[in-house]
Order: sequence, then structure tokens, then C-alpha cells
Amino acid sequence: MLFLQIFASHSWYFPIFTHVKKKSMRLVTLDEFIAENQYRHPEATGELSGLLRDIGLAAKIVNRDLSKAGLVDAILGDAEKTNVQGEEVKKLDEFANEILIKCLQNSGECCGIASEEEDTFVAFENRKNAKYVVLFDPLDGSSNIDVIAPVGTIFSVFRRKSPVGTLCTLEDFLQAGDQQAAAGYVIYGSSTMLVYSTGEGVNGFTLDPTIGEFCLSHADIQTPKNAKTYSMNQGNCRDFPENIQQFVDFCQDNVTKKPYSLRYIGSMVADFHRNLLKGGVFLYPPTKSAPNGKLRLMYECNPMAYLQEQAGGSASNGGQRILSIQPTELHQRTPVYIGSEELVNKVIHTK
Ligand code: P6P
Repeated sequence: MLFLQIFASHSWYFPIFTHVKKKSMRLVTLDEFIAENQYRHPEATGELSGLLRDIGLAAKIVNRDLSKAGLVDAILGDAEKTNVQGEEVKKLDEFANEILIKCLQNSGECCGIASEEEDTFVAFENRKNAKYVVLFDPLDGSSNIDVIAPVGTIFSVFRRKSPVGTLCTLEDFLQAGDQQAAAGYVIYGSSTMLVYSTGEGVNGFTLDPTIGEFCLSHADIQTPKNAKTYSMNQGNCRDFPENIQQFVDFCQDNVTKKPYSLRYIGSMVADFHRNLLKGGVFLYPPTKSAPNGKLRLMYECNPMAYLQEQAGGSASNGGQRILSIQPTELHQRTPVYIGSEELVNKVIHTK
């Protein structure tokens, strides 16, 4: 046994074992990664770290119940309700919303939340001394649950502007995306991954169900500057502005080049995640029926734009960076073009 220990500790003498050593490197859990990140910032108080850990906990609970959604009729059935968006609320939307609210309130680091499923923000009476507010879409793309397509949780974190020791206010939430302290999403698909950034790059953590831990699997994600994939609901094409129709024509041009691939799942987290890793552009343009687009600025486009810029890509509403938009309402919508820098530029400069 001693021999093996000595051999292993000197494996760098033997390239093959160096390779094996690299492949079998110690797993880094989300908690360890957060702790390491905090350690690198002596000024950090640990509050944001605690918040991120609690979002990770909420994700594990939602994941647990999503995986059995098909079996538990009581959860899968419609909630016979519609939310502030006028969208049918499935019970899993409500369940995910409640889990996130509970975990964030218990975390002690969050003084209030805003959610796609809540008409207005919720101030936590017992958390007036907490520094952060969190906005989230608890279960984006939930209409895909019944067909077992990927869905996701999207979150955005701001430092409060109102004084610590008081109830949070609407102004704490209505901040431009550039002010985010952290942002991320959880994608519940063929595996479950949490992807987040606190402004120092983007990292992805895949849930290992055998140990119940999110483990670092995609360090320092960088989106390719260009690609040949576009993602949109092309059924609305005739309703899109002229320049977007011209961009679609460019993508489909098979005379001067190979046509681009259209990839569209209809779940923003899934479409965004593919493009973040492999390159591509996601478009949700304005249409006659949705002149400001469909997607929400505060808890869909801002967090994704923050991640996308951190990963070297771009995010625009066609006129300005998503992250520079000064919000006026919690549930306001925005057109969004997000992904590989050169593709986004092509979209917004096509006249
Ligand atoms: P459409 C899901 O309902 C969602 O909010 C996003 O996840 C998704 O990108 C978009 O709407 C899909 O919209 O109009 O193509 O069905």
C-alpha cells in the first residue's frame, strides 16, 4: 500500500499517470467553489456566498420534484390559474416559486424577491438587515414539462439601494442589468446544471445525484465569437421587422454559402445554454402582437445578458445593450438578440 502511495505521489515522473491524474482530478463542489471564490476576496462578508448556496439548495429541491413530475398527477395537472402574465400556471410553476421564496427567505441574505409568478415584489419582514434582492423566473419554459423538454430556473441578484434595516422597496429591484451582483440559471434537462457568474467569468456545475452535489463541470465558459446556428420561433417570421426577416434570409441563403442551422426548443434556458456553450444567436424580436417582444427584461433577459457578456458574447434589444436598459416596471418585456458577438452584430446591423 505504501508503495502505491509513494508511486501515486510521484506519478508526475510518469506521463501516463499524469494524464490519469488530470482525468481523475478531485471534484470541486459548488460550495467549495463559492468558498474558494470568497477566500480570494478578503473583503467579502460571505453574504453573497450564502445566497448562492441557498439558490443551489432550491435548485436541488426543484430538480427532485421535476424528475417525478410525470408520475405525480397532483403536481403535473394544471393549477386552473393564470399568473400576472395571463399565462396558465402549472402546479410545478407554483411549487418552484414557493421553494425559491422559502430558500431565499431562510437564507438570511435576501431582503426580498420578485418573481414571474408574483404580481409585485415580496419584502421579507424578518430580513430587513439583508443586503440583496433576488428576481427570478422559477420555472421558465414550464409548458414543456408535459413533453419532457428542458426547463429552467433563471435568477438575478442586486445589492439593495434602500437602507439596511428597512423593508426593501421597488427601487431595489428596478436597477439596470449592469448593476447585477450575480446572475445565473439552472437547466433541468438530460442532466441538471447550475450556471452562474458574479462578474469574474461563467462557470457551470453539473448535479451529481449520487452525492447530491453540484460539481464543477464547465470552468470559465467562453462563447465562440461566431457560429452558424440561429434560434427563433420562425413561425412568427412574417410578423418580424424587415431587418430581422433579412437576417433570416441571410441564414437560409444556400446559394452563396451553406445555410445556417435553425435550433429552437421553445425554452429560453435550453436555447440559451446551447448557444452559450457552442455559439449561435437567440432572437425574440418584436411582433405586431408583442411590440416589446415576449421575454421579460428583469428575470429572463438581464441575467442571460450578464452571463453572455461575461462569456464573451453580446446581448442587445436591437438599439442598446440589454444590460444598459433602465427598467420602469418589474414585468416589462424587451426584444432580445443574444449570443455569439459577431452574430448579434450581424442581426443588429442588418438594415
Ligand atoms: P414562443 C417559454 O414560454 C418562454 O417564456 C421562453 O422560455 C421561450 O424562449 C419563449 O417563451 C418561447 O416563446 O412564442 O416561441 O412559444
